[in-house]
Amino acid sequence: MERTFIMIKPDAVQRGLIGEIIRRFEQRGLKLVAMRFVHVSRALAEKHYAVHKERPFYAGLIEYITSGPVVAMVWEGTNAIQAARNTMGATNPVDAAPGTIRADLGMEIGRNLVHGSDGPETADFEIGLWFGDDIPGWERDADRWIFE
Ligand code: D4T
Repeated sequence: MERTFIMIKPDAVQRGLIGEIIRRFEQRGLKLVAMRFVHVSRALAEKHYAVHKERPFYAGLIEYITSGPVVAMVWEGTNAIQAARNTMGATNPVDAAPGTIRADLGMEIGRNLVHGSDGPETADFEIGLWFGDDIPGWERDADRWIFE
């Protein structure tokens, strides 16, 4: 079992897409283990996006992610990181495959609706940053029908 950090970004919250986005992860079979509605401080945003500090889009990215509340979540499952990224689609919605969140609901890279960890180390870092290190697991009755 793997865990991944997923964030519903301010554009999706403002557009009333929280339920639609959660539905896609939940119906796929990923298991929700933590969720918070967060007014993101600049300090938290800067820590979260520290790897992009030198990139030209960094200032706009910090502005965007602190522009309104977000929904921060941790989802669990086999290969959860890759599964979630596939459900989200390519970073730029114009390149995302039809059926993915970004293709179905978005138009531009700077308004791409969701964030998901891109690897195990990033997932550990992001889960720790947003939730701390001891999120309890739980037994879901449907697990045996979703995971072998
Ligand atoms: P996130 O981190 O939001 O899930 O996106 P990705 O993992 O898919 O993409 P990323 O780390 O390369 O980019 C982080 C974040 O920056 C925005 N961005 C990115 C942007 O506004 N302009 C750009 O040119 C790039 C590359 C979108 C996602």
